[in-house]
Amino acid sequence: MNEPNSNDFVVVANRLPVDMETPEDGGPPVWRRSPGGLVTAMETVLRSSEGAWVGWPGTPDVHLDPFEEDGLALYPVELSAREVEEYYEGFSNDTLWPLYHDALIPPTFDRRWWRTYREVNQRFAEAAAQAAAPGATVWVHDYQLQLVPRMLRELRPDVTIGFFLHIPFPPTELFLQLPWRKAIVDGLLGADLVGFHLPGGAQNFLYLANRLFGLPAPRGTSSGGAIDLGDRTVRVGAYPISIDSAQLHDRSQEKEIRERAAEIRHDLGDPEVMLLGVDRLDYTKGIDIRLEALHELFAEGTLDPEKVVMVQLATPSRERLTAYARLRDQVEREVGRINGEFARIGSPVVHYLHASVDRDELLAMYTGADVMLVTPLRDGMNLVAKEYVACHSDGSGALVLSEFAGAAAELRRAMLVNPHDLEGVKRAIVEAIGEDPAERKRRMETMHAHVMKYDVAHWSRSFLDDLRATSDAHAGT
Ligand code: ADQ
Repeated sequence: MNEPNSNDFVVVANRLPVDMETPEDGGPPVWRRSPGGLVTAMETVLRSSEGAWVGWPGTPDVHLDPFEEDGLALYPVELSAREVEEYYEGFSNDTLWPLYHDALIPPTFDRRWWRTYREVNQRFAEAAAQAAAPGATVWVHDYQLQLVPRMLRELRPDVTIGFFLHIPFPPTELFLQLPWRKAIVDGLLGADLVGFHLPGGAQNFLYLANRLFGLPAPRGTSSGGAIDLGDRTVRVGAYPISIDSAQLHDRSQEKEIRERAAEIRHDLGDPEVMLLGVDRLDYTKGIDIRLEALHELFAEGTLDPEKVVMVQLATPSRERLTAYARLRDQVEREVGRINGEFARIGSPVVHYLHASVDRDELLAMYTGADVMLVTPLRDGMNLVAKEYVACHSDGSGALVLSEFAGAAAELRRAMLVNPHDLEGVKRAIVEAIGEDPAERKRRMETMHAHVMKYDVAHWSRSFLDDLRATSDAHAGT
């Protein structure tokens, strides 16, 4: 499996599906499976073909030869501490991330970071070229690796290349700010199929490719299209990602999780209403907005702090970047302010955990919560919204969901809000709490049925089927 050029299917992502942990006693490193959705989605495909994964193991300056872990062939890409700083924290997370999320903070344009981004993308392309068998299918993921499709095609014209962007593709006016806009679009045009969560992202990309390269007008429909490059065609489409709905649903029904959910509510003081927020601590997620809404609702007396409790889980994220450190301070100040004004000794109103919790605990929280608050200013999809819905097959629970999350395109029966409209967010929270139970049940059942049907297996299958169709077209079959 780890022989060069031996894998028919190769996933390329910034991170490997395992994290390297070095024991304190200096023993050999151990590998811990990272439980992300992407790993779950790819697992079936990887296991049913001779599959491999190319990615960074998460620790700088470690050289590792390809190895096998739990039946997966892994091809580690080495990054130095400087490269992590410039390619990952810099260009990926301080240039592309804000630019692709509506420039919520000003993106930094740094020529050195760009050079390192290019060099690192070249290294990923070389690792993928080394792993792929003749005629293999290679699926490249996300904004950190947008140059890989073109670089890989140059190294290996025989392979079929798919690319999927997990974050929003920005409006064209914003994208055009990027000094290296042409190189990025050219990088993506190296793929046979470029996928986005939403038709809007696909349309923006089609327009840009046409404008920057003067290509013939793309052929297409509202959900995607094709760009004719003369010697080959690049397909562009929308593939909304999802979750392993059946697994989440089944586990959430188990007695252990139900009991834990009841225990959590008891520990919270058996409130009449439990509100929940679950996010990476990121300025795109609108954690501050929902806290501000809550503060005003208590201050005006619309909600009673003796009856309503909120739990906010915030996974630590990108802590070395100033904007993230600042956001953390701001969120913690707001939590302190609400509790300072409205809590009683021993009964906080907002329970804030700056931590990642394990899967079962998360399911118990989802199951126990009456109202889930998902209020991002911009989000590619937002899996949390779908996870909450998967855990409520009985029709209980309500979802307050930002219109600016990709998930809003599918979960139309949520309480949709504009997160820039504080009064609207407040209104939606109050309505979600007081909604007629029959109406609440109807909404949740509709959303639940959708999430169960369109799961992550459906997502990867539709992308890979379309990708295969592009290679069949090459082969003239
Ligand atoms: P993220 O920005 O990370 O993903 P999201 O889609 O919500 O956002 O996924 C977060 C995942 O982390 C969820 O599975 C959630 O359960 C988990 N999680 C969050 N906080 C947690 C906590 N405190 N403890 C445990 N688990 C926690 C990016 C894009 C999204 C897109 C996904 C997938 O920004 O828009 O939906 O990729 O494409």
